[in-house]
Amino acid sequence: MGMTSLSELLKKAISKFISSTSVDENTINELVRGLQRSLLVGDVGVELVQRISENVRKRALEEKLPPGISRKDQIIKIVYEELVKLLGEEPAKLKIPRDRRYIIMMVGIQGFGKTTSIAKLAYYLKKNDYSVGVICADTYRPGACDQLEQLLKDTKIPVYRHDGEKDPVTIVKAGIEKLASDGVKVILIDTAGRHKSQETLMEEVRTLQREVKPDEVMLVIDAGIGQQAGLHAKAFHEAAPVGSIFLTKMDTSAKGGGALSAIAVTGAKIKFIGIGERIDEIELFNPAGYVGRLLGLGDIEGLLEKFRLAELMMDEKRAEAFIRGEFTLEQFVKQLKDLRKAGPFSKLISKLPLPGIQNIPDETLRDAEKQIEKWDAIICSMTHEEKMDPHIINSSRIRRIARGAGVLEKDVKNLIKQYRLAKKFMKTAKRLPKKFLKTVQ
Ligand SMILES: Nc1nc2c(ncn2[C@@H]2O[C@H](COP(=O)(O)OP(=O)(O)OP(=O)(O)O)[C@@H](O)[C@H]2O)c(=O)[nH]1
Ligand SMILES: [Mg+2]
Repeated sequence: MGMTSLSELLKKAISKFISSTSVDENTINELVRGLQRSLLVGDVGVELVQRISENVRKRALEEKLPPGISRKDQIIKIVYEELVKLLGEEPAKLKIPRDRRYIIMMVGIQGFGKTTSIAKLAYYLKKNDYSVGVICADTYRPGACDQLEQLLKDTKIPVYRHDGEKDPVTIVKAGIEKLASDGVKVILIDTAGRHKSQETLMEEVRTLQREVKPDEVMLVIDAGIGQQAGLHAKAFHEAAPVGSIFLTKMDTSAKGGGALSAIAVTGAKIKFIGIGERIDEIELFNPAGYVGRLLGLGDIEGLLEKFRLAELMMDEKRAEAFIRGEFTLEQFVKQLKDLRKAGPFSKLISKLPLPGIQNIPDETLRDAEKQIEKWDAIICSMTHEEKMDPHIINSSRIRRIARGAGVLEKDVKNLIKQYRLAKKFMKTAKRLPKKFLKTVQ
């Protein structure tokens, strides 16, 4: 299998699904099979694959279609969401205490970017007001400590090195003592990636783990290595339980599926990604962006926004009544209030999956935008009958409602006027295609 087979297989399954002429149980099953194949190739455990694909299948067959959204978009979003869930949903958090000593040991195969990532992490922590220092415990690679010092030369971050000493445990113990006595709280340890053999490398990691007992073992993985990442992760995880993952070279090989495998094998989550060679090219990991790239979905944000808007219209009866201009004053205000949550009306209007709303006069929307809180209070001061039919509101009631809501009489009058206008415009709007109404039923 090629280096990026997981991502390539996933993209193939998705694009096949997108190009199918119709969406039915067969196409959904085929997509799920493609998803399973890709994940298995990526060394994601069978059980997890089963769970993800079952979730996708079930949701794809059962979930209601929001108005204005195609079945295909909906299913792609489901695949996307299930993969994001696997990676940890929320963007990663730093979770490094400030009030006590905290030791992070970086491990990983040679050339994956340990030394570079240590420098990045140290720099990142320093910028976030941690007192940080690093220990060079790589006694194999010639120039390893020089490289670390070079990377950190402008940062004033202390680098502990002990030239001539060959035992990494001795170096680390002395380094911790020295840095701690200088008041350093977070200590990062750079370990060797190159060794006589894989066995001696793992033996060294195991010994360091036993003797140093770091608070966190961070596994460094090159984003480009694909499914092999699972094997590396397994070997390191057995030597020193991996607590977090630093995924490097996302700038050059953003398509690698290795991360999924490493996560599946270790149960650890990705904390950071490297996005270049410079020490400031580090970011906390955001699962959503990663999966978007993995699936080759360019505009995932656009797709998600479409959903957010459509979901506002999920209440079918309300949506349908609104489109027909059959809404009470209360429903009118509630609808506008819900919309307001999604963003400024001026930005929303053209994108709303609700034909007809564009017919509401600008003035009404502008007023609603500014006054929605007031409008809400006004509604609360009305009787049930008045909310259902504002025609019955006379001038003395207007006065009382205004007082009850803490607004001016003209605000009450304006709301009633805007409501009437909106109703009129919705009713006279071009009759909606039956097809749309079907999608909301
Ligand atoms: N483009 C890019 N290059 C990176 C990134 N991280 C590391 N590199 C490069 O990868 C190469 C290897 O990085 P090192 O930090 O030396 O790797 P290492 O894991 O310490 O290697 P050993 O010390 O041999 O075990 C260097 O040329 C780095 O500049 C990254 O996020 N993006
Ligand atoms: Mg190194």
